[in-house]
Amino acid sequence: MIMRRMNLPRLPERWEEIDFTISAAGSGFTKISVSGKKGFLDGLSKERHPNRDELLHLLGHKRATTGEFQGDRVSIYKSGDFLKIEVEYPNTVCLGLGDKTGGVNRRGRFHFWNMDDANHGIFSDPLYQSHPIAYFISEGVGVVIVDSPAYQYWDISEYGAKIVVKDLDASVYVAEFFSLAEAYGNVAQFLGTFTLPPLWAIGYQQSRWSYWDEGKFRELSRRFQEEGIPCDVFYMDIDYMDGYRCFTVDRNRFPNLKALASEIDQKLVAIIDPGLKVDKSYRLYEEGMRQNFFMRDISGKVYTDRVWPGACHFPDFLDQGVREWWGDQYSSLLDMGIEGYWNDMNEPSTFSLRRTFPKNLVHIDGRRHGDVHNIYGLMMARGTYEGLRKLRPNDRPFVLTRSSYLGGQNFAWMWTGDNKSTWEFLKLSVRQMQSISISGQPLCGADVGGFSGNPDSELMVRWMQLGVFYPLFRNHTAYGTENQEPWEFPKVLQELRDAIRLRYKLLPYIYTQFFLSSLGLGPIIRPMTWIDKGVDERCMNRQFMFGEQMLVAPVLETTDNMEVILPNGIWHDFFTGEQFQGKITVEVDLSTIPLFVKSGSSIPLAKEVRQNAESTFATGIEIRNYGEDPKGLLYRDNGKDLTYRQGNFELYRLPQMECIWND
Ligand code: MIG
Repeated sequence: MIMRRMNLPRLPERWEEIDFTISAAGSGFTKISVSGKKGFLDGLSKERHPNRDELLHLLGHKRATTGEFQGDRVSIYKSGDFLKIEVEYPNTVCLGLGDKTGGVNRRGRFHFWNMDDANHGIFSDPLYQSHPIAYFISEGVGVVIVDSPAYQYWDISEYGAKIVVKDLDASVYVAEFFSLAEAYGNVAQFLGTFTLPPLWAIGYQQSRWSYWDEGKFRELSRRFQEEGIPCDVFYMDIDYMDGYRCFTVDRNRFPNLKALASEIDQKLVAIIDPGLKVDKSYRLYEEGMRQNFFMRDISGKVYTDRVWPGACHFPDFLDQGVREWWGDQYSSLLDMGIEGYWNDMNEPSTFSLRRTFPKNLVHIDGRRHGDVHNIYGLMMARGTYEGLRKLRPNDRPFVLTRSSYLGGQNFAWMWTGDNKSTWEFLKLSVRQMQSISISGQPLCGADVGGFSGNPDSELMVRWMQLGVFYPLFRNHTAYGTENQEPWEFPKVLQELRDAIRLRYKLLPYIYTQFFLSSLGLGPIIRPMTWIDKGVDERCMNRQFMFGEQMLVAPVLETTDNMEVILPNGIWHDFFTGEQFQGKITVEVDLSTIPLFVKSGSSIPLAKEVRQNAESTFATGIEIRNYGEDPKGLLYRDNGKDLTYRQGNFELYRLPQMECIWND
């Protein structure tokens, strides 16, 4: 049923075992290949912090040991144009696979075929992104990555995985490590990490489909100020454009964006979709046609499908020339003061019954779309990222993408698309954030409050209190839903305000975690297995580590008390400092945010909370210590440009504020 609906291929039944070649691939990985051809990851330019090795040494981290690989764990079979990879990794827990639904511990069958399943439920598969990577945890940790942008099918059990790929050129990467932290460090090195985001991207973000005109943004900005709620970002959804033509602005409703951008405390982020309107008087359509930049069908005709603007053609983002052209288009929006960009609909999603491109469309280099489908969205995000780097060579880009693939973090943040305003989706996001993060993409979030539907006050509060700990903290809602800004929930406005202000209070700690994550030291959100192998599965699906030193146990249902299971050692309530250990019961009211700090931690906080991240940071640092012999770190830089890559930042050891890096 699902197979038919999503147009996924039928898998062969008879297989023939075949030989493969192995070679060292770096970061401890062994590459297994049948055809010997280069794969997507071979050609990827990977982001790495330039001072990584020096910093790891300074922070007392041993250089990652090299992974091991036992060749007899892998067998490869062939049938027609399918490969089957059988990997034997007996495991108690399997992590990864990106934005899939299900439990954090991966069991069962999964499909990789990027898809906008706009009305998806909490069991749907596939969704928007493909991260074919898994960690098999037993005594050690075995990592398997299958690099192929074609269709993939994974069946995971306690014995390992059976993987079918519709691609004889797929590369398989395998390595075994001692611990999850070591495995992740090598994965981060292997897939690339991320350019540090601008500080403002870490603040609270307000969105809806759509804020209608400049006046609305002025009103929002004023209201956030009046309510004493900090906010860093406003989103411009599709209606800001002139007839949904990409890179245009409706001048009647947005006559002077530049003035708006300079007046408000917030940054503007605008949406850009892939489809370009078929319209002879539209410059981009005309340029794309003239330069042969669009996807074509097998007969050579430019492919047309309907999206928001009506009939559209679609740039072939796999082509570097197309990406450069696309990247250059951001220039006029940047000049208008729009600093961040949101790439949507790039699975790609279309309004046809199939909902995406036919598999037999032809790319500029001759490849069939079906063979490369899962990288289309990432390549669009890459064009955006590289364009921004070129146009504003000193600035840190902010790009948010809905579709992506392994390594997407090198170019963009991601979010989990069209969720629903239900408790089930609230819970799902806890699992998704962990899985996406461990797959190498720490820059993730889910729409706070839910996209479709209307949350009641209680659900909104719980979602906001969880969103405080999403790396991407964005409240967003669909067209036609009720307003979802904090003051729309007057009964719980104080709780919503407190949650958002907590995010800002925590900013110095959070920003430091982003820095550590950019070194590959761990994602920002981590499954509890990271520090406690014996963790119970139900607990892993509900609680998570937030950086090195914190544990979050969000309230995920209506209750006045809840059970929290703390990992080994002593933990403190973040707010009161009270000590706890093991399994505890927490009394809960609407204002409760169960947040715990590992004993022996020194946590940097903002002295005061102001209207946005920059002004909050500027108030200075307050240090809070928990337990005996507290230790911690504080990272600081200008939050804006790329000079940190030349060492222009400060690093302090807490609690003494001993400066260990200052350039
Ligand atoms: O067909 O731009 O997931 O966040 O508000 C829907 C309108 C298109 C889907 C995105 C959503 C966005 C919406 N988009």
